[in-house]
Amino acid sequence: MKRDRVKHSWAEPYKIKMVELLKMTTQEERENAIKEAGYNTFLLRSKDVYIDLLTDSGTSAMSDKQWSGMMLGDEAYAGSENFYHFEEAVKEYYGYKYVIPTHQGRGAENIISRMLIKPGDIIPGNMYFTTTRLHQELAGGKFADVIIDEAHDPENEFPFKGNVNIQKLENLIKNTGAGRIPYLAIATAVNMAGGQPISMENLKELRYVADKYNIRIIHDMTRVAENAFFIQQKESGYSDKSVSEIVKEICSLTDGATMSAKKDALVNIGGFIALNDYDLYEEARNLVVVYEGLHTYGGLAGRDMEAIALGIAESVNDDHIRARIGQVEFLGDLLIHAGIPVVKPIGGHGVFLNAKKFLPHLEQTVFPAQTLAAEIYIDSGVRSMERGIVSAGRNKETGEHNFPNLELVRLTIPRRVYTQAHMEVIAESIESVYAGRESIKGLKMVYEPKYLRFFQARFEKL
Ligand code: PM9
Repeated sequence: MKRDRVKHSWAEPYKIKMVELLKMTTQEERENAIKEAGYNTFLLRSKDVYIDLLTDSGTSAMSDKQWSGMMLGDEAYAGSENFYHFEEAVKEYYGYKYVIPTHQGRGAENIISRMLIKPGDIIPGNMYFTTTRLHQELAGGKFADVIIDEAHDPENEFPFKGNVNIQKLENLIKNTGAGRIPYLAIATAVNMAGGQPISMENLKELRYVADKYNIRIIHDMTRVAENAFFIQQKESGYSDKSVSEIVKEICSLTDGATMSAKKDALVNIGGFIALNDYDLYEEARNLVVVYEGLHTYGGLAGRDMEAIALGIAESVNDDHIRARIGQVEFLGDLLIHAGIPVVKPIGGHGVFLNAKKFLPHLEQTVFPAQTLAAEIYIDSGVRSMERGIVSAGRNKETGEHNFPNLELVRLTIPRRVYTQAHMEVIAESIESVYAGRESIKGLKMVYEPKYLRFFQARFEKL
């Protein structure tokens, strides 16, 4: 059989119509900029950044169709046409019955947490996410990690490191009592584990357990299409299914969802809550008026909802997702071949450097991942993000740092933004920092905000 060359390649299924010029800086300028930013890449000005791998959130390039959709914004306060397009897209591609827009993912998390969590409740999930856990805690709940142990080991190459340890979950339910568990918080493409997928088999087992104990599953579907691609590539029985079909099957195993449309759905702003239960929907629709806006705009402009509707359809296209994940894997492979310690397997939305192994001479208390992100920026102007002890925050009860096993720097790849040559420059820069790693010293934290400290904390060089 002749190999289909086009289908085999991860080459981008689009061409470039407009470009944004980047500024090249000198090392001296970058040293000054990161010092002024308190060695926190979140506090850099984007004009001082060459290749921006801080996040894949809201940083995607929209298509010409999405931009033209923006021109059809119906900016009515209530009942905007764009809301109905957006609602149709969510129903068609994800299959949930009811949807309420929110300004972004955490807006949806706030409402779900307020609505479902009572003080003292436990919320089991497949690894914490920063904003999700904070909203659970603010509502009086406590997150319990029931992800498989492999997820906490950067070297373990198990293909579905987003899976839940079903035994751990059942033990927790029995010890806590199902009545104290408002829902299972299940993410697809688990961010903090390195963008690692959950398998369909595990999701089916979760559905079985949830039904047995009469507990809901709330799906963090921020990167569901990326997860679906891994299922198509790696799980038996799915190679002939489209990403779109797999996405719908994943959603069908859950009762509701929170979404940050800024990732998978290829837009710069937006999110939503999706639910199958009418009574819950009614309550959420009422709460959204308090925190986000009327239930037909939820903090978004009409044009934003139109862009989401079109972005959802583009995001589940097989060619799109193969190129998106192909590019991330390309960078991952360059780094692996250069002997750089990274989280394996390479995940969906970025390559995660293992800072504990990159800088083994630094204790976790001097913030190795924070330090490494600053050093990479100084080397080349590539902006990355800490995903380690700073992101993990403090234990709510003891006030001590949480010490996560994973001390990572995330090189997050925005969708449809950078080229293969950019990936090569990034890899060269990481290699150069790796070559000089022994002379790198850690940081001390000199300012620590109360909530989500990684966004605004400031550091000084030791
Ligand atoms: N994720 C990210 O860069 C942006 C902010 S945190 C640095 O990875 C999941 C799985 C996310 C996520 C955001 C949110 C919150 C919820 N769940 O940022 O509020 O990755 O739209 O979404 C970020 P919003």
